[in-house]
Formats: sequence, C-alpha cells, structure tokens
Amino acid sequence: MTKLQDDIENYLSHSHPHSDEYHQAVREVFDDIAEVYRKEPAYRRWNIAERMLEPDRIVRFRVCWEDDNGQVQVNRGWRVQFNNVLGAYKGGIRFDPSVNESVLKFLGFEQCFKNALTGLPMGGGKGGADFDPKGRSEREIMRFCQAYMQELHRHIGPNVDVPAGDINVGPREIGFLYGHYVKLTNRWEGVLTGKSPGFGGSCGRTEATGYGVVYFLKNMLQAHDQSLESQRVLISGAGTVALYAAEKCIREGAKVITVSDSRGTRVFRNGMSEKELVSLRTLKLEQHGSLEDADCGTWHSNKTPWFAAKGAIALPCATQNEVDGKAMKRLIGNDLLALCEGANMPLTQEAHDKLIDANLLYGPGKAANAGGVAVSGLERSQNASLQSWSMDKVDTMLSGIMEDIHNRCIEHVKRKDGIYPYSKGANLYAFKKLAEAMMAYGVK
Ligand code: NDP
Ligand code: 2IT
Repeated sequence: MTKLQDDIENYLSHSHPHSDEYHQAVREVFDDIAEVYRKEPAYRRWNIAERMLEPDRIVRFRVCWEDDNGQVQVNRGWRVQFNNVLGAYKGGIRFDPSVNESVLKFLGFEQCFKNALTGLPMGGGKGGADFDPKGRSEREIMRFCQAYMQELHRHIGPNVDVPAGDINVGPREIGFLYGHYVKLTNRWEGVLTGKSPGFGGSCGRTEATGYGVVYFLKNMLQAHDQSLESQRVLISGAGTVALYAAEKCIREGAKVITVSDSRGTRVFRNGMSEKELVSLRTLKLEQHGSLEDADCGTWHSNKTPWFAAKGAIALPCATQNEVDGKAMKRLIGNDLLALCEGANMPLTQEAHDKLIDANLLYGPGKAANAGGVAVSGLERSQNASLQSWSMDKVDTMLSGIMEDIHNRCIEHVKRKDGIYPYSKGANLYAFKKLAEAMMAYGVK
C-alpha cells in the first residue's frame, strides 16, 4: 500500500465511519490513481485527496406523509451535494429501504467521476430516501414524493442542483416531484431531468442509460476486434436500465439470455424476442409487477443470472454489490468475454479484483452507464433554450457521447496483453479533470 492509500484509509475510518459502500468506491479510485498522485506534488500541496473525499454538504431531513389508512409515516430523506467544480450538482434520487448515508456518499462520489467523463458541465450529487414503494398505492407514492419535495425544493435549482431518477424513481415519480416543485415555487424550469417529453423532458432519456451501456460495449468490443452480433448476453435487473439494454442488444443481433429481479431470474435459452421484451416491460415498468408472474422463458426462483445461465457478455444492471467473488469466478470460468456495468458499483471488491486479475474487457459503471446522465445534460440544454429535440437527434448525440467516453477511458492507459484497462483509464481521466478544476479554483 502506498502512503496515499494509507492516508485515505485513515481519513475514511476517522471521518466517515460505518460507510462500507463509500469506502469501497473510494478505494477503487485511489488504487488506480495513487501512482499519478505521488508523481504530482501539487496534488498533495492542494490536498486534493481529502478535499475530494469530503462532500460539499449533506442535507438530511424528515419526510412525513399520510398512508391510505390515514396513518402518518416518517422516513429519512437526503441530498448529498458532493462537488460542483465542473457544474451544478447533478445526479439521481433513489427510494429504497437500503438507502443510507454511506450508499448516497458512494453514489455521489461516483457521480462526480461519471459526470466528468461525459464532457458536459455537470458536478456530482445524489439523493434519496429510505422509503419502500413496494406494496404502496399510486396515491401513497404521490404523497411521499410531494412530502420529499416539500423539503428538497429549498436546496435545488436549475443552476444549483438538478436531480433525476434512480432505483424506484422513474418518469411517474419525477412527474409527482416536478409537479410539486412547480406548485411550491411557481417556477417552470429545468430543475429535474427525466421528465416526460410531454412537459419538458427529453426524448430518449428513459432509454439512455440502457442504450448507452450497449453503445459503450460495442465500442469496447470493436477496439478489440470483436462484435456483439450473436453473443449470449446475461443481464441482471428488469428495471429501466436492464430492459433498455436488453432492447438495444436484441436490435444489435445479440441474444439476451436472462433478466432478473429481487426474486429470481428469467432465462430465455435461445434469446428473448422483442415481443417477449414488450410483455416484460409492461409487467415491470408499467404495472410494477414481478418477473415471477411473466409467461415467457423459464423462472429460476432466488437465482441470479450468473448461476442460472451461461453467456460471454455480462451486464449487471440491478444494484450495488450484486456480483460477488463466487459469481465472478463462475462467469470467468464460463468464458466471459466482456462485462459492462449498467448499475453503479455492481461488483463487490472481491469480484472487482478477480475481474482485474483476469484482464478481461471491463466497462466500469462510471463510464458505461453515463449515457443516462449525459442525456439528462441534453435535457437541461433543451429546457434552457426552450427547445425539444427529436428522438433521432438525441440518440445520435448519445451514441457520439458514448464513443467519446470510451476514448477518454483509454487516453491515459496502455494495453496490457492486448486489453485496455478501462476502469483505471476512467478513474485517471476523471480524477485529473476534477483535480485540475479544484486547483484552478484555489482553496474552496
Ligand atoms: P429500477 O428501479 O428501474 O430497476 C431496478 C431493478 O433492479 C429492478 O428489477 C429490481 O428488482 C432490481 N433490484 C433492485 N435491488 C435489487 C437487489 N437487492 N437484488 C436484486 N435485484 C434488485 O432502477 P434502474 O434501472 O433505474 O437502476 C438500476 C441500476 O442502474 C442502479 O444501480 C442505478 O443506480 C443504476 N443507474 C441508473 C440510471 C438511470 O438513468 N436510471 C443511470 C445510471 C445508473 P425489483 O423490482 O424486484 O426490486
Ligand atoms: O446514476 C446515475 O447516473 C443516475 N441515476 C442518473 C443521474 C441523472 O442525473 O440523470
């Protein structure tokens, strides 16, 4: 371990105790940039490391709302405004019982690096609440969103902090949140992204993260003389990211073998058809049901895709730490060619280390899933200029942005045994960009 890594560990255990996910995300970045940091004395003089690890601010608040029985419920809400040197804070909102400060710090920290890679002027932030929408009626979800915005609206603004969706926060929830912001402030402005295109949203924002993952994957395969056509793809998750990644894979001629949710995995032995995908989308995104109730493919209760089937390409698109060391060993043993992260930090540290040791094609989330926030950036541009661009235009821009992100990931690294180390390249590019802006700003 270098002195820097040692200092980071001490800083984290002292200043951010009980934050396992946050430590994991930071460690992964600083392992990759330690050498560059050591060689540039200005980084230490400006204390870039500690400044980068301390969020600008964390707003924490009580969210009180009334359920359908008239019972008052209390949840905890947060907004982590991590770093705004590259632009206004930008990042999603997650509603899930697993949300806590450690999870939001890891997501906010990753978001700063991801947004730097997009090339768009966006800082990093993340928010959410420990609210569980499962089993709640639409009216309850609306009341929760309104109660959350009741506090959040004081802290956001189109040039201050621009939230969007994440797990369990899709166009419906963004509609409820935005509607309440407009009511509270009497301002119709680009303060949230992921809105419906009918009232200021961008075409293609819902599809953007999933499509972007596949664009990144294609660039990565092409740079290594491989192609996506006919490949067997294992996808986890069945939410926004997973199902649009599946759609793009099918359209590119790949075979989507699995999708999954928190109850198990649905396997399509010879690849899912577009018709089957439409029925799954209706079930999951529109009716908020479980894959268990679908009537296509075969159902494997309590199994993850990595143990339910074999495939050369893996796209984890559900949640953090969903692929552990055992699953990674199995994927590698089954001739894994490439893994691209649709989810944020889906690999445990052990799985991550195994994949790095195996020297296979690995698209890290901060690069591979950046298409979502990139189209959020395009939504802001459309709102600011009172324009509405076509799906074709947005999709062409997304594809170009993903190609640029791919190229930024290989700007500062060389091939090792023929393979580009994308994860290290992404960390180096984003770190340098953030550090340079922080030094240029002086002590702030
Ligand atoms: P959704 O809420 O639309 O879907 C989440 C999916 O993951 C659901 O199928 C859900 O299953 C499954 N899931 C959630 N938690 C678990 C778990 N503990 N074990 C197994 N499955 C689980 O979210 P998104 O698709 O928007 O987000 C998925 C991932 O992508 C997250 O990591 C998010 O941070 C990341 N991401 C999202 C972006 C976006 O634009 N939406 C942008 C970039 C990254 P179930 O329905 O059973 O809960
Ligand atoms: O993790 C992410 O990049 C997101 N949830 C999307 C953030 C955004 O502002 O669109």
